[in-house]
Amino acid sequence: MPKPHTTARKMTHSTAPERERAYLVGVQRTDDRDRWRGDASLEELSLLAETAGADVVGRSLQRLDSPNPATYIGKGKLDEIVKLRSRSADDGGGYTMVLFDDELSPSQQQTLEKALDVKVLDRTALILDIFAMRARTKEGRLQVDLAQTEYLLPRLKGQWSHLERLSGASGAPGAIGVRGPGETQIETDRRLARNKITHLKKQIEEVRKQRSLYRRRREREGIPVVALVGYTNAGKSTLMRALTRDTDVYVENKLFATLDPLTRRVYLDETHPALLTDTVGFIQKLPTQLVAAFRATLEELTDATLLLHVVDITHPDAAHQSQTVENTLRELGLAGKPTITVLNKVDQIPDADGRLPRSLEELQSFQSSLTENLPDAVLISADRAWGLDLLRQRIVQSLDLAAVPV
Ligand SMILES: Nc1nc2c(ncn2[C@@H]2O[C@H](COP(=O)(O)OP(=O)(O)OP(=O)(O)O)[C@@H](O)[C@H]2O)c(=O)[nH]1
Ligand SMILES: [Mg+2]
Repeated sequence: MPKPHTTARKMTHSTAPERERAYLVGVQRTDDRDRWRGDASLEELSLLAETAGADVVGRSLQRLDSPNPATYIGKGKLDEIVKLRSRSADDGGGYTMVLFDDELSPSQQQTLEKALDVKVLDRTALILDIFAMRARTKEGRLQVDLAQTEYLLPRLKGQWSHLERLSGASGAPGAIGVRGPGETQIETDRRLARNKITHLKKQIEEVRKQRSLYRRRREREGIPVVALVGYTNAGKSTLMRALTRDTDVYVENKLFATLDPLTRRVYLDETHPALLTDTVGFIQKLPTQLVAAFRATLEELTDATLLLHVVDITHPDAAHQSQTVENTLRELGLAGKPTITVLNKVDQIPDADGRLPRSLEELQSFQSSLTENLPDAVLISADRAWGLDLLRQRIVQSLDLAAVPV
């Protein structure tokens, strides 16, 4: 959701819903083996919150051996955050929701909501919300709907727990009245949710069959598929745009700008057509429900002859981000695919005096060691269309190699 312009916001103040004021909470594990720094993760949560249309008013990171099973953060920290709410907005107070940087268990969420007395959301729910907002195609919507329903199913209980407790107090097991109205409601809700899941899965299966028909047709045509993969906001869609010169490709400086895969035919040179596919970006702590729900879409990747792994080389966490992408690819069984690493946004790498390069050649004159550890990587600026000729050549080489009969 685009951020409303401040004046527009004022003008529509009386009718527009108030923007949520979000307070962010994360836990940094003391034994953090994968070195994902807690503050970087919170920073990402803040971008997610903004993308979802909330204003971030404050944040708190607690170092713990492991999250508290009951309240995720420690009791003292929780009290601190409760007190903060009555403080002034400048002081991080006045929040209308609290966002947690990990997936909370249903009972943690319930406990926290009670203690904080505001809406409590976790990273998973937030990502699901953004996906729901961004899904354009029927398939995308079905997949997000499935992921959301699966996320909600074990949490339905929370909403009705007060009724359930009442019914529990009303008699011995089996006695009349044990199944109070609340309990019935939970059961109904759960049954409806489960039915919905079954139904959605069937519909997704239909779409999947349709897709495999397209794929078979494509195979018959013998055009290789090149898929763009990478962390969210790395510049995949910008590269897709640059290579296809298609301005319909959606680019935005927000997380998960692209949700639905988009395929376009490109000519790499006179004799090499290819189908280029733009895909949903990956993110650290990607909800498992989403990976599962998007399997049908990500199957496009299974089909690809070649992957282009786009990395935003200017991001402070570039190394960690590309590790996350590689892990996700492994989870999807795609680790062995031929891959070209594409280091993007090199137009933003300053020289020693802080000046930005005016061309790729100029950049390479003062930054000769950028690909030292990745000799096969290709440097580009998708935005400025730098380095695309070499990239096309490298794609052709890889495709030719892949086409050699075994
Ligand atoms: N300076 C600079 N900015 C770039 C470059 N490539 C992309 N961007 C910007 O980075 C932001 C994200 O670009 P997208 O192409 O939407 O990124 P994406 O990987 O498709 O992101 P998702 O669809 O969210 O996964 C946009 O603001 C782009 O304008 C580049 O080479 N240089
Ligand atoms: Mg995109």
